[in-house]
Amino acid sequence: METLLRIAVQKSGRLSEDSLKLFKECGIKFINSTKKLKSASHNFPVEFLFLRDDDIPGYVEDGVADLGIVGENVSAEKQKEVDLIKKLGFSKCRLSLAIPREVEYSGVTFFEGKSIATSYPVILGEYLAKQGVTCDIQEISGSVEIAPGIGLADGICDIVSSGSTLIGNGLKEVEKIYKSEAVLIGNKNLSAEKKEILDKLTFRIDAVLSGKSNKYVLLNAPNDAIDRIVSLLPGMRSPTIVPLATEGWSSIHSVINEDEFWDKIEELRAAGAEGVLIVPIEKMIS
Ligand code: PRT
Ligand code: ZN
Repeated sequence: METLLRIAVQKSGRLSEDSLKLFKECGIKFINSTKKLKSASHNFPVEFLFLRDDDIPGYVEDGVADLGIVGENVSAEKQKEVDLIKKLGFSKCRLSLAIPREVEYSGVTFFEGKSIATSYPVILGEYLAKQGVTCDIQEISGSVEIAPGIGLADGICDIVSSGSTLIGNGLKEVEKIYKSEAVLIGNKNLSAEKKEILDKLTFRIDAVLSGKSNKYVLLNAPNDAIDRIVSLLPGMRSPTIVPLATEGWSSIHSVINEDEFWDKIEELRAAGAEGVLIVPIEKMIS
């Protein structure tokens, strides 16, 4: 029988769409019906299991699934023995402490002897221990943000993304305690055959992720500006230079990382670049 990697993804929630999109961008074809529990690909040796995110780290530890995609927050909270294979760059959020807007905040010692409601007692407990603060942690499973309003706790520790849920509930964010994004986790004892499939998969994921974080840049420059411009451009190996039909001019092509993108564009223009075109990269293999 053919070896398959079983990958657990969230059935429906904030991670589902981006997780499945990533596999599609990796060229893996499968039928995705939210009504089904699992779905095998017909062009890559993987099978997807659609589960609640909270169950994924445990299933990966037990080997029911070989890989899984979850928020780092869930992986850390569940404390399962799994490998963190790769950060995936989507579903970014943070875990924060928040208190009622009108209450004065003096620093983390504010929480000494107070009560905090959260669905993340492990991550919160570790943070408080590091800060040397002792609190009463009230574990609740949902609607954490209403806890202070109904007198259940002095503050909360919950996931924040835009911050509008906190504001809507009369709360203010006072400490950011943990940063999270979607991660690919894996079972610690994969067979050699499964590891081989995993290598092929991570090769494709890397190509997709680096494509997303880089842009292809084409620009025109007078030949006497080429040296200056080339010194500003990294390129995959080095920039491509092609003569233009106009005498004394060239077109220069390169790849720029999105983190330094706008700064580089300014520097390139100052160095004499004109007619700059920025093109998205679908996949990038270094
Ligand atoms: O049903 P299942 O158990 O599978 O899903 P779930 O309801 O437990 O999880 P889900 O789908 O809500 O979130 C999955 C993962 O997405 C989380 O574990 C995080 O890693 C990540 N993520 C990213 C978020 C958010 N952003 C987010 N904003 N998870 C939850 N929220 C909630 C948060 O709990 C709060 O209620 O959104 C609210 C805050 O959002 P803002 O934008 O108002 O600040
Ligand atoms: Zn969940």
